[in-house]
Amino acid sequence: MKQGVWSIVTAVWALTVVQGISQTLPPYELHPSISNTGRVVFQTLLPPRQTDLFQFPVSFPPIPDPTFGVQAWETIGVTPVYATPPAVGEARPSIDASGNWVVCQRGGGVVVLEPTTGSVPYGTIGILPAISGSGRFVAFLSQSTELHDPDGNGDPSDNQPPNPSPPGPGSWILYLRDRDADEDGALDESAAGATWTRYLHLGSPVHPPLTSVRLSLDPVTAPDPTTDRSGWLLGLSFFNGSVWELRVYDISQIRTKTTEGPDPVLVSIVSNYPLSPPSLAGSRFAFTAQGALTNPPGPSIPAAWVFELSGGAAAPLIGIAVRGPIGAAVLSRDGRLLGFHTSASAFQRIGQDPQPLPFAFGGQADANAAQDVHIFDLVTTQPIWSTLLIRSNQPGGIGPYDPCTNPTLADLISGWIAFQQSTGQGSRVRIANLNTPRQVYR
Ligand SMILES: [Ca+2]
Ligand SMILES: [Ca+2]
Ligand SMILES: [Ca+2]
Repeated sequence: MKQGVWSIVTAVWALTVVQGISQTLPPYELHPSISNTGRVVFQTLLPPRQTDLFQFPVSFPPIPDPTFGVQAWETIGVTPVYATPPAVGEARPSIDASGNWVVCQRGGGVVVLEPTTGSVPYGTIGILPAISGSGRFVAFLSQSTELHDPDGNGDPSDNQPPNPSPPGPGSWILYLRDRDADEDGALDESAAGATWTRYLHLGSPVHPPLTSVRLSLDPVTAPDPTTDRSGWLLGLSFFNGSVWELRVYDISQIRTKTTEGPDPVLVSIVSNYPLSPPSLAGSRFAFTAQGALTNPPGPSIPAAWVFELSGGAAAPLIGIAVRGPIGAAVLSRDGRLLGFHTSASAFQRIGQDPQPLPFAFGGQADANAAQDVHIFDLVTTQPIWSTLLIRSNQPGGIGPYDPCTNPTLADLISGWIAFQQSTGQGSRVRIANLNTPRQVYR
């Protein structure tokens, strides 16, 4: 079984990927991720699957499911560049800032792929991958204990710290991979000493439970990785059986540890209510909480939070509370913008008076009672864009009441925004741009 999974994971698809793309759009498109060049990747769901319940069997590996797929599109020209080869299930894609690298699940594994060629330079056994903005770091979950190779020499017997203990039922090992450990600027996949793969020791428990664990890597492309470590953050949120915890780790601390034992945690945020996966950018991270934070203490209302790291500690930069559901807080790749979705029509910056969310549709303040994506400028702390700006009654447009959720943001200069529009028939990934705020590109 393991061998079968491996061959699926490492297969390199020689077919010309664009030829295989059907002109008929799949009924469900979800989980968009966008680069600074406007290239967007997203997951598709094909009949008969209509929901992505995010459930994997406790036993490993999950059964490859060909009704999942991944597509990549160029926003400029609105052309497809990649689609999952036939009969291969792919899911949970994310893209780096340059648009040149995509990670996703493929069957029982994770792969790094080049969307323009479909080639797969790296594949291993795991699920739920994330990629850094530079394309250099990849994180994923796996139940294999044998992927740990902190010195990158391919020999598991000399590893310090030694290989991880097997995860218990329902738990997974969190791996982090450096594709440029020799720091020559070229991404390597197998050269001895040029990559490493390490497991993250969470403490107690050592391995995270799968329940809602989410991984996130910093989307910043560090200009000089030998001197600038601000882009070296790994974040995750998980339910540990009694509370929700969000953690941020510094990769530069993880990669130098040679002893067994917990990796040093940079930030820990705790709540009795669900916490979204952190979105990281430079020295900031954002998340949504469905209720009060326990540590640090916060008001008992759903809110999107941005924290700023300084001197190894994190303090709130802004909290935006709403009277209603809120989710999917995300930072732009430059850390300048905050996006989230909510069905509320007013917001309240923590410590200030409530005010209506702007960009009225239909002649009055946001009254559609549907989820809209809202984007705030973290310098002015004011809302600067909303899906209310692009709703219309035009056929094929974004209807007045369609829920708009799960935003992904490039940087302020490029202005690219992607999000998910739900309709009665399915869901579409839509693309807009801050620089042309009323235009829908896809
Ligand atoms: Ca080794
Ligand atoms: Ca290298
Ligand atoms: Ca609304």
